[in-house]
Amino acid sequence: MSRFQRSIFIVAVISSLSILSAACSTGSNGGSSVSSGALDIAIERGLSDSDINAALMTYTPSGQIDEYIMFASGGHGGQVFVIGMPSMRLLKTIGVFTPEPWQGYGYGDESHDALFESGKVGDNELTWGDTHHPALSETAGDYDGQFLFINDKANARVAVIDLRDFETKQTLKNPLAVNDHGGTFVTPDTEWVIEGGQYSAPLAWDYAPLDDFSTEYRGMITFWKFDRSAGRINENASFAIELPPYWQDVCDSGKKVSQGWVFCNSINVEMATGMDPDDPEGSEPFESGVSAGENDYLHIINLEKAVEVAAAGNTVEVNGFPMITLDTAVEEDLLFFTPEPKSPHGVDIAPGGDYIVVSGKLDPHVTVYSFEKIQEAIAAGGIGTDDYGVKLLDFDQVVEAQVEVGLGPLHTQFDDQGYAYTSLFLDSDVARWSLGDPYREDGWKLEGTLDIHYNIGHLVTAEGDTVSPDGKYLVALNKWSLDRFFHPGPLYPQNFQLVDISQPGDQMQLLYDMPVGNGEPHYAQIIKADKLSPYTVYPEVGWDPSTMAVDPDAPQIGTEGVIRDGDNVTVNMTLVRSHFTPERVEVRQGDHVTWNLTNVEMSEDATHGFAIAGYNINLSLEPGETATVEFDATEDGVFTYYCTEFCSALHLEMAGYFLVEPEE
Ligand code: K7E
Ligand code: CUA
Repeated sequence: MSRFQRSIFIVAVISSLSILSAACSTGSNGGSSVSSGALDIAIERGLSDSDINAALMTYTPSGQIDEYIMFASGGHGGQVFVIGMPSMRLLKTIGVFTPEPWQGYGYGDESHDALFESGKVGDNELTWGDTHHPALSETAGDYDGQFLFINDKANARVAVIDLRDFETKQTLKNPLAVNDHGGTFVTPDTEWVIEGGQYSAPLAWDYAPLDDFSTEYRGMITFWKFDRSAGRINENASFAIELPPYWQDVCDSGKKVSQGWVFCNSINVEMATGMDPDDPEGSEPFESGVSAGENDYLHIINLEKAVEVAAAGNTVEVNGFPMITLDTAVEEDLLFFTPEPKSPHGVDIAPGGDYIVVSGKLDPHVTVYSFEKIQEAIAAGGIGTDDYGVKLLDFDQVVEAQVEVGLGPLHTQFDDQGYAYTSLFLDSDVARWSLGDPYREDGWKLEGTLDIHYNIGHLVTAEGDTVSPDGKYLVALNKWSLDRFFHPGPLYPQNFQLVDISQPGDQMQLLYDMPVGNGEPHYAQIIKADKLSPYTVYPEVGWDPSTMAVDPDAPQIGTEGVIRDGDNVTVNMTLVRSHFTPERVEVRQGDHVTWNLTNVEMSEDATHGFAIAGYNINLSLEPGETATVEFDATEDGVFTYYCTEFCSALHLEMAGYFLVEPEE
């Protein structure tokens, strides 16, 4: 149905409803609720024709499941949000780098706590992260619904989330970099999880004065080897490439014709080092210093060849991690640069892998590079080198097109009609433009723009990073919300705006605003819901989510009890509606307590919580799950434990006493 036909349809529906309403009201003495017909509601609420259209396209009746699932980063909330589309209902917040009490994530369960250990810097414990780019696992360039990866920009970490139970299984700190940004992105079969850096620094968290910036500071890109059967990144098979200290920014993985190549942009080829307080006249702030030159460098990396070089052992060890040096990268022709316009941000590969789209924040164009032309320029040997000896490719030889889209272009996504969509931060618009051959005959031109509220960062289309995007919907991830919502104090929510992109040309319609009040989401990916097949309950009673297998030692009905061995006390507990077994646990102050718990229920949604007062312990035990919490009984007294999920009519009775007898 075209938009016009649809509008006619709506008018017809409303008319018929109002006729029906009038007919029913006659003679019924107004007793029935039919008097509030759809038209009356629309008039009373001041809804326009397009509002009604948007409502019909997004309203999802109770019990109906969304067509798409969006995984959005939670920014400095350190989490991932799971959102149903088109209803834009928040389904879950996955704890990743930040504790999440509802899931009991980071509040006692040993396996969860171990995830935070990986984030330690010396003795500094990190209890948060800044998640930026979620990446769904892919098979042959299409989302396969098995895993999700995400980076922590603040501390250069990557995490693996298993989509069987939507839980974080692994976090890894980058051994070279202090912070990252160009991650996570995956290669078309998820063999490699890409983590590029951001603000260059001496590698391996080392020290060097800023005067030594050009010689001692370095960028990097890390390729984490993903072991799909283990569901984990294999650190031992991973490696990094040393890069010049230009601040590398976002990356993307090649696909189809460009499979085996990786593209990253950079924003500080100027090698600005910021305002010098001792020499304010002779130095420049980053704000202008980083953008002083006309160009930065698109990094073109031959990953396939880099894998061979790393496998051949042509690496050095940095912080115990294999790294291909910049010199080796140059010698082996693994790395090439080509100019990109002023302070670029996004780099996005078209579905066929044939075009690489870069947006310069301070340039009103998107610049489209041809992979084929890049290959020709590489074969021709380039046109000189940068200061570090990296071969430069001539801009004019590798660019396919430049399309003027508007002010402040950042990120680009694609659909199934041969259109590309670029976020315009300064204009607060989404620009739709057409790709050229082989996508559209009349390509490389702006089709239209849509007002966005306000300051759009990333945007995302349904299955937009795959080799076959779905189109249909786009979500604008907006930094400011200004006048869109009730403002709960001076910290305003972010705003996700759902857009209908199913119609051609300049027709795009804003459908829905979703406030996000948990952190600044940077990027998201959207997958067809039917590609996901998460557990309803864990496969067997005694399932350990950290190993994704049954724990033979998990407490079961009949094996419960409290065992003392010197100062070590082991509690084996089961949970079932509506009681803990045992309901009394007595220890002595100073005892070391190992508390094993199993939820022995296998009914869907029959989750129990387990919280001990005063000990900062809170677990979530989903049906079949087993977990262990280990702690020292440092405080004496009578502590209650109880189930934190309202699981049954007698849920309040699901409680027990933990008595800690004082030391003599
Ligand atoms: Cu905020 Cu991709 Cu980290 Cu752009 S990034 S907005
Ligand atoms: Cu179990 Cu409440």
